[in-house]
Amino acid sequence: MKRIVIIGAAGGYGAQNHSCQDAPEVIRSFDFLQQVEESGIPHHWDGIVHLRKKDADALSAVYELCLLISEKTANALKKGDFPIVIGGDHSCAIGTWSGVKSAIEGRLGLIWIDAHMDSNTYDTSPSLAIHGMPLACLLGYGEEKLTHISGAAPKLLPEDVCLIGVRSFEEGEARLLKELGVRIYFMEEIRQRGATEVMKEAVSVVKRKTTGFGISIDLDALDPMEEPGVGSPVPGGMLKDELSEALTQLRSDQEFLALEIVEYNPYLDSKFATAHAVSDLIAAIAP
Ligand SMILES: [Mn+2]
Repeated sequence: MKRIVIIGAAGGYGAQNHSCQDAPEVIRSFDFLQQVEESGIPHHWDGIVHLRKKDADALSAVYELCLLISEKTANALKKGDFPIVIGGDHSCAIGTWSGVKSAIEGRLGLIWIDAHMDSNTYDTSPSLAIHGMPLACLLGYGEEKLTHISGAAPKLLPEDVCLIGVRSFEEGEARLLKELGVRIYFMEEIRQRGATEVMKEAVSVVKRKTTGFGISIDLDALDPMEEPGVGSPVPGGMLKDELSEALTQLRSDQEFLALEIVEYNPYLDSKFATAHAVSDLIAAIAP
């Protein structure tokens, strides 16, 4: 196992409610890497990226933070480390994966685990919140400022991307992904086939024509009955053990380049249940 480098992304401007920006501090203060520690895998925090000016508009704030995060993930990969980004709202994904893409030769695959599609643009989003847009940006759609961070757009090709766990979406983003032919595993399919089998197939899709792949986990993919501490809860998600079990097949996969876990809302959590989920999901991929 490579050395794990944890990067906190204290961003909340991508959502209407900024609560997720406090997540990295809470998670860092929580003894969440105990299981990784016990397994003897080297790891360290590479700080928490904060916004320098607090009065920025959402687009400038997300841009500034994503630029800093992209530099951090790129540096970690160049050193041969395995970066884990802890959000923050999901807009940080634009930085995480732009950085990863800039550090590799060839195509990048990505598995997007989320209750939502996060594939709106300013033209299709009812809320205009940027945490509903990061996947569209990475596919080259939306604000040029965000699509071109750390290199040319697009960062991802549609055939190298899969979504898992979707159960809430808007018409415009669904149309875009359908036109592009992106593979979406809705919750119905996970209920029928099981998370492990779906993950296995998704991994084969994102590895097919790429140099390596990453996973972006929005904690709202999990069921809010079990994990209430998320930015935008939607009933009917996966259970933590179900997703953890599915992720164990990625252990020591040399093409698995980086992980991101986002949308932890410490103010909605109950007895640190969702913070524990962050820890368990990381332990699942780190033997
Ligand atoms: Mn999301």
